[in-house]
Amino acid sequence: MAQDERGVAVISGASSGFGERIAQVLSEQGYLVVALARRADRLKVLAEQDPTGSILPVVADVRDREGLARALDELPPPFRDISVLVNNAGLSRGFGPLQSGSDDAWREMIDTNITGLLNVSGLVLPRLIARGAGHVVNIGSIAATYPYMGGNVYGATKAFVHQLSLNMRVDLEGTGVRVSCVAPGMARTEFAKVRFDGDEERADALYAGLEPLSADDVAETVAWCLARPPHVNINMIELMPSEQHFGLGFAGSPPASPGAADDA
Ligand code: NDP
Ligand code: 8X3
Repeated sequence: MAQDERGVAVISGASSGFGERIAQVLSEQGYLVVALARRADRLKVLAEQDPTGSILPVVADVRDREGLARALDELPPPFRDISVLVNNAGLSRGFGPLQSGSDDAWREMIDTNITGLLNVSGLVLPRLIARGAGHVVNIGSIAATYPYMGGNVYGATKAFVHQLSLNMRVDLEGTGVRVSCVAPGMARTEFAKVRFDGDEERADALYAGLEPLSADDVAETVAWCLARPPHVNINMIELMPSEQHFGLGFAGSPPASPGAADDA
């Protein structure tokens, strides 16, 4: 298949984890890819190492709507025909109870996972609608559906993503634009390191004793949703490590500790 036959996939949070792997898988499948994130160095390596040469790094912060608008307006011609949006950029900060949480951490999660997703969607959806065909894949989380200690604001931001995905479907009825939500469980990416403010030891401990999902597992699921025929809309897919029960932790062991009471 010629490289641009499938159109252009915009992937937010493409500098690591799921987003990076989704960019690689979709470029292998013939998409031109707009890889969006804040870390220019990581995006540069992703683009340089892509064997198809079809990944364009775009440095932007999803919280900055004006900067995003400028970046999307300035896309070079081959990358303007957007057919897919993967709303993947997101993070969690802290693991403590709500009552000892930090306003800064809450704000960062809400601004990124909710407002950021809305910013990108608001800018890209008109292009998909004008095209008469397209697909939005929102990355949710099992944390949206199953509560766990310390999951509070993060889980709630992902519950927003799940509900918005269903409402997007309703609003987009008749436009030819499909909407899917992919909700993974524990996966080994940079997610836990970010959650624990760079503490790799604590991040690694979270995965001890079970085989977590890989970025590849999630990227393959996203690609599968996109590859369904046009009359099929996958609304929601949940995937978890086989050994993960419904929350953080795993069968046969106590749930992961939420940490010190002041660790939000
Ligand atoms: P990573 O930390 O590896 O990746 C997060 C990505 O989001 C990075 O590319 C980061 O790029 C980007 N990002 C964060 N903030 C912003 C911002 N303000 N503007 C632009 N990009 C941003 O984690 P994952 O790959 O695991 O996470 C991807 C998504 O999957 C998130 O939405 C997360 O909530 C969700 N998820 C993760 C699970 C897991 O267990 N790993 C399970 C379920 C869902 P940069 O810092 O360069 O901007
Ligand atoms: C992240 C999945 O289980 O670590 O969204 O909360 S989990």
